Formats: sequence, structure tokens, C-alpha cells
Amino acid sequence: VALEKDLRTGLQQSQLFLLYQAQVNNHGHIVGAEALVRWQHPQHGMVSPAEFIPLAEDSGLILPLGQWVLQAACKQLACWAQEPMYAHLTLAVNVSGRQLRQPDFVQQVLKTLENTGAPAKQLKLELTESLLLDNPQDAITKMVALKAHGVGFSLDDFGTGYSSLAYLRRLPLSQLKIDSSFVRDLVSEPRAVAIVRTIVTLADSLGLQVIAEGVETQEQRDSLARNGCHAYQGYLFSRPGTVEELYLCAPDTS
Ligand code: G
Ligand code: G
Ligand code: MN
Ligand code: NA
Repeated sequence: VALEKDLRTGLQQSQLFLLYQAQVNNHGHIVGAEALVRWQHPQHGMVSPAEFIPLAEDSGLILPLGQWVLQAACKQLACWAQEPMYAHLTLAVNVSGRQLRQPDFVQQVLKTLENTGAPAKQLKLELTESLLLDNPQDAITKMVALKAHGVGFSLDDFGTGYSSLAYLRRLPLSQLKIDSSFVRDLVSEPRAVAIVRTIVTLADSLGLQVIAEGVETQEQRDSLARNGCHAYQGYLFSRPGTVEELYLCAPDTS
């Protein structure tokens, strides 16, 4: 409860900030980033989102927090759009269930794109399977509306939830994100390789892009590439860092 009150204050006092983790293609060039929120608590230091996002969801603070993240991410995207070197970068933003369930979620996203000047085509919203299962029809309707403006959708932690193939067929996704648990076991477990290969095949037949998360070693990256993966994210390429740190990653010159 004390932490919740601190979070409310922290949100008002700009204690939250975004870090960016690079997403690279098969040539090793950066094609985008995922925005990951951080909280610099005045006494406790850095608090992990794994700790404060669930808290924010329970208290409803996730709504102003989520809006702050979206606004900050779109400002960054608008900045990149002005720079020829960075104009092609996409930015992925995590969306929580409670955020998506807001009746005016679509309008909020569109308004934020408009007032920041961020190009809709370069915004990717990351949703999880469990979040979508809550009320699939409502989620699909909102996704379709945003997609019509160019916003992309990535299914985060893919393979760990319970999404049926029937839903997958109906969801207007642009990307599947292979969960880090499969990536971690790739080199030691043939069954993890089989799952990765199946996800890639499924994505290819549905016309979706596949990105793997939590890629920490060259062996993992090579196994993913051999099995048809399109893009990668993880400590092997870059830790979540400031935007300046992100610029140190290899630019996409292809
Ligand atoms: O950045 P890190 O890997 O520590 O993130 C921990 C968890 O917090 C992950 O599940 C991640 O998806 C989530 N997370 C990070 N940033 C955000 C955000 O801006 N909004 C939401 N809803 N979740 C986030
Ligand atoms: O749930 P989501 O996938 O959005 O969260 C991403 C989380 O994974 C963040 O907390 C981020 O810091 C973490 N992360 C990113 N890359 C790696 C990695 O290579 N290894 C590990 N262990 N964690 C990672
Ligand atoms: Mn994510
Ligand atoms: Na994930």
C-alpha cells in the first residue's frame, strides 16, 4: 500500500522513465526497439516493472501509467521520424489488459499519435495471450480499428498462454514473439527447437513476422536463424538502455 502511494507520487514527479532494447534482423541491423518502463524510487532505488506493474494493475494506476508510457514512446517515435538515420525504426510498447479494456482505448492511442506526431506504422503494441482471451471480440474490434490506421500488434510471450489456433486466425496481428523460455532451452532441448520451428511455420503461413526474445548467446541466435526466425531481441545484442545506448547498435543500412 505504501509502494502504491509512492507510485502515484512517482508518476506525478517524473520518477518513471523508459529504456529501449534493440530488435535486430537477420543481418544484425537494428530495425526497432521495445520500450521498457523503469521506476527510480527516491529511497528504494530502481524498482522492477515485474514488481510495480502488477501493483499498478490492481490499483488502477496502470491507466495513467500506461498512458504515460504510450505518450513517452510516441514522443520518441516522432523524434526518430525526423532523423533519416532512425526514421525506419519501430517501437514496441507493452499494453496491459486493463488498458486495452478501456472503452476509449482506440481513441487514446489515436489521440496520442496525433498530438505527438508519431507515425502510426512504426508503433507496435505488445499484447499477451491471456489478455486477449479475456474478451477476444472486444480486443479484436479495437485491434482492427487501430490496424486501419497502421498500428501493428505483436503477441508477446507466445507459446506460454492458451491461445487457440481459432483465435490466432482472427487476431489482426503483425508479429509473434517467441517466449524466452523456448529460446533458453534451444541448445539443450530438441523439443524446444521443435516448438520454435512450429511457431515459425505457423507465423509464415499466417503471414506474420517472428521475433525471438531473451536471446543471450550466439548459439541460440544461430539455432533460431536456422529455423527461420526473422528478428531477435536479447542481451546478445543489447540490454535495455537509454536511447543514446540504443544508437550504438548497428544501424540498418540495407
Ligand atoms: O523490463 P523487464 O524485462 O524487467 O520487464 C518486466 C516485465 O514488465 C515484463 O513482463 C514486461 O513486459 C513488463 N513491462 C515492462 N515495461 C512495461 C510497460 O510499459 N507496460 C506494461 N504493461 N508492462 C511492462
Ligand atoms: O514480458 P516482456 O517480454 O515484455 O519482458 C521483457 C523482459 O525480458 C524485460 O524485463 C527485459 O529486461 C528482459 N530481457 C530482455 N532481454 C533479455 C535477455 O536476453 N535475457 C533475460 N534473462 N531477460 C531479458
Ligand atoms: Mn514485451
Ligand atoms: Na515477453
